[in-house]
Order: sequence, then structure tokens, then C-alpha cells
Amino acid sequence: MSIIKACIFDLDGVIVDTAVYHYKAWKRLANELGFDLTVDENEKLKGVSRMRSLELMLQWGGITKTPEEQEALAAKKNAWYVEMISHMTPDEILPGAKEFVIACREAGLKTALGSASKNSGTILDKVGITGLFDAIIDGNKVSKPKPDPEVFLVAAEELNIAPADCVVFEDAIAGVEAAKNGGMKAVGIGSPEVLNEADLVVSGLDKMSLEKLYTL
Ligand code: B16
Ligand code: MG
Repeated sequence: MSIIKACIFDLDGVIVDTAVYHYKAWKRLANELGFDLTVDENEKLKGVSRMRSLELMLQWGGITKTPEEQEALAAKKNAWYVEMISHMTPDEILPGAKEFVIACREAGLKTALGSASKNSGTILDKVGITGLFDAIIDGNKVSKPKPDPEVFLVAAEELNIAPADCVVFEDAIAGVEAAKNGGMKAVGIGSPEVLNEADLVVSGLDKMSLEKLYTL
């Protein structure tokens, strides 16, 4: 039996909702390239890395670009996205997220961020919660995309906690799979039908508690 010693949080969809900004920036790029991006297609980009997201988008638009052109397009999208997130405020923290991270810390648990985003530093800074994490592992530190467990394993290593004693909070199917692949517990944030591999699913961190955590 494992005793939970650390909580690792995905960023987008768990702590904040930046999907709307990603969507606006990708849609603007798609429109420039002569096609549109639907809300449903955007769903498929959640938790997916920037370059992989671009690949998928170009595929949907039926467009081929050289690797150099792809780099330039991704940089363009990112510049628009960074401009939007530079206006984020603490009000954009999802309900109950900050409170739950604080409760974990007060209970003596370690906390870490495990995100695919290369912009996590800016986001945490803008919403004012950088100091709530003992380790911050993001797309700048790791390169293997979820469902590879790299991001969570590096977080556990930095916290000096065995993977089996860690719980991951994730909103993406690939993220839940990544946690499981790393030998960790997973709490899904979203719907149980979608995140059926998780050990527990709640609609948001406002529905999470230390009591529920200790039942895992
Ligand atoms: P960036 P997460 C992910 O964040 C987003 O869900 C995904 O839509 C985005 O493409 C990815 O980060 C990379 O973000 O372009 O900022 O490096 O859910 O892993 O926190
Ligand atoms: Mg996410």
C-alpha cells in the first residue's frame, strides 16, 4: 500500500483554463492559412505540445509546410498566445484550485506542476501562485509528450518522492495515461466517461478534498 506524499498538478484545465487563448491563437493562424478551426478540433489539442498541435491543425486544413515554415508558424501563434496570457489575473484560477493546493501543503504533502506548456512560468506568475509549488516541470524541461510519463517522473524525482506515492491531477486522457504509465495514482478533472482510466474523477478541484485524496 502506498501513502500519498506528493500531488502533481497539470496546469491547463486543472489550475487555469488557458484553452480559450490557445483556441483564439490557433484559429487566427488557421484563418490566415485559409481554413477554420472548430471548437471540437480545439478539444483534441488539449494537453498536446505546440508542434504536435500545429501538425494536427495543418492536417485538418489539408496544408503541407516545411519544418522551417512550421517553426515560423508555431512562433507566430505563440506570440499571439503570449500577448493574451500577459493580461491574465488571479481571477482566472479555476474554482477551488488554489485552496486545494494550499490544503495539500498544509497537510505536509509536496506539490509540483507537471505541464506540457513552455509558457507555464508566465501563467503561474500572472495568476500569482508560483510559490505554491515545490517543483515546476514543464515543456522547457522535458520533451516527451504525454502519455509518456516523463514530465511526472521528473517532477517526482525533483520532489524526491517515489512515483507510487504521487497523485497526478489531469484533465486530458493522455495525461491520465501518462500518470498511470509512470506508476502513479491519477485523479481526473472532468467527466468519468472520458477519463475512465483515472482512480477518481471530479468535475474540478473545488470538489476535491484531503479526505478523498486519502481514499486513493
Ligand atoms: P505552449 P497542459 C498544454 O498545457 C495545453 O493544454 C496545450 O493546449 C498546449 O498546446 C500545450 O500545453 C503547450 O503549450 O504552446 O504554451 O508550450 O495541459 O499540459 O498544462
Ligand atoms: Mg491539461
